[in-house]
Amino acid sequence: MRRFILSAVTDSSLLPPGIALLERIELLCRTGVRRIVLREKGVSDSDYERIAEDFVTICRKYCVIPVIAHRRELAVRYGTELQLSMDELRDDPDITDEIRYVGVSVHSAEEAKEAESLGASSVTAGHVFATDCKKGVPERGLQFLKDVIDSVSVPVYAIGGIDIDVIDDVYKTGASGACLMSTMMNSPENHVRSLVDKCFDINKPVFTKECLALYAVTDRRWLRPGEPLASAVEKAILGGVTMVQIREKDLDRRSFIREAEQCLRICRSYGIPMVVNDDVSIATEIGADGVHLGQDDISPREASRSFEGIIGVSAHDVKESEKAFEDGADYIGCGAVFSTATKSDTKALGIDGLKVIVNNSKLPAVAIGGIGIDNVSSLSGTGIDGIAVVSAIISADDITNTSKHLYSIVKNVIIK
Ligand code: TZP
Ligand code: MG
Repeated sequence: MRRFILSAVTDSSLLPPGIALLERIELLCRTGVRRIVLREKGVSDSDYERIAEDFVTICRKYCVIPVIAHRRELAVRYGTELQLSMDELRDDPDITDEIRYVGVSVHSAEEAKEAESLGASSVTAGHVFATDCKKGVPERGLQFLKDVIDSVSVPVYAIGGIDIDVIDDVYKTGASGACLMSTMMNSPENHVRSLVDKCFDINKPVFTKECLALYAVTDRRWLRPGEPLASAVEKAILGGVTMVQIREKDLDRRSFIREAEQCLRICRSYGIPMVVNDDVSIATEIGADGVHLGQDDISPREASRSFEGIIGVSAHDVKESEKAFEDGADYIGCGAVFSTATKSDTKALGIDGLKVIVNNSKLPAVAIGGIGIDNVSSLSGTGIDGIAVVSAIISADDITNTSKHLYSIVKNVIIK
C-alpha cells in the first residue's frame, strides 16, 4: 500500500529569532511530522556532532525517523538514514553496502535512474515549485516529478516550495511523500499541525477483512524494559502486522491518549488501521480508525451514533456474534481460544468452540487468546480471517522477526 510521508528538512538560518534548532525539532516531533532530515550548513564538525546526537535522541523519543544529510560517519554512528547529493553518491558508491537507507537528491529522471542503479533506497526530487531557497532557478513542476516517479521503483519524495495548498497535487503524482524546509522551520505550530492532519487524512486506511490477518494488540506489561510502546508497534508493523489495537488497561486517560496518539502516527504512516480498546470517546478524540468493544462496553449501535469508524466486538458464542452483526459491528474477536496469562478472566473456547462461532458468523472473525508461533497452524480450517496476538508479539526479543514468522504461517491458515 502506498503511503505518504511528511518530512521536515532543517536549516537553522530560517528559524524565527530566539528559537533554537533542537527546540524546533522537538516541536515538529511532537506535532507529528514523520521524518526529519538534519541538513545544517556552515556548522563546525564538533558542533554538528553535538547537534546530531541530540537530534537523534529527540527523534527516537517520539518515534520520528531521523535522517542525517551528508555526514556519513554520523549516520553510521547513530544508525540513521543518510541523505546525499548525487555527486556524493557517485564519489562513494560503496556507501549503500554500509548504510541500509541512503536517500539521494536528484534533479532529473536520468539522475534518479542513476541513483537507483547505484543502490539509493529513495530519491528526493526537486525543486518542484518555486522557492526562496533556490531563488532565480525556475521550478521544475509536477510533470518533472511524475517523470522521476515513472523512471524508478524506489520511493520518490518531492521537495521545493511545497506547502499545504499543493500537498494534494503532490500526492496525486504518486510521490511517496513531501519534504518541507521553510514551512517546517518558521511557520506557526498550528500550520504544521494542519499539514500533519492533511497527511493523516491522505493515509487513512480502508478497512477490509484482510486487515485482520495479523492483528497486534498492545499491553505494556509485556514490553521489554525500556521499549517504548510506539517503537514496539512500529517493529511489529515492519514484520507484517496488518492492524493494531491499543489496549492498555492500567493507563489513565491522559497517558493512554499520549501513547495512543504516538502509535496512531506510526500506524497512519504505514497505512495500518489502529483501533482503541473500550473507549469511544478516546477513539473520537484522537481520530483513531476504530474501537474494539467488549460485551460490557457500549453496544456498536450506540457507539456508531457518535463515532465513525471500524467497530469490533468481542464475541464468546454464536448469540453474541449474531448480536454484533445486527448492531452493525464490522468484525468479531473470538476468544480466548487458548488459555492465556494476558487475560485471566476468560474461559478457553478451544478450537472446536472457535469453529462453531466462526462458521455461524456473518462478520469477519479474528481469533484471540494464547496464540503464538507454536500453535497458530492448529487454527487451519477454522474459517478465521486472522489472529489477534498480544504477548507473543509484544514481549518478543525480536518483535519484527516474530511478526514475520507469525505472518508467514497465518497467511496459509486463513486461506479458505
Ligand atoms: N481477549 C481474549 S484473550 C485476550 C483478550 C484481550 C488476551 C490475548 O493475549 P495473548 O497474550 O495473545 O494470549
Ligand atoms: Mg472492553
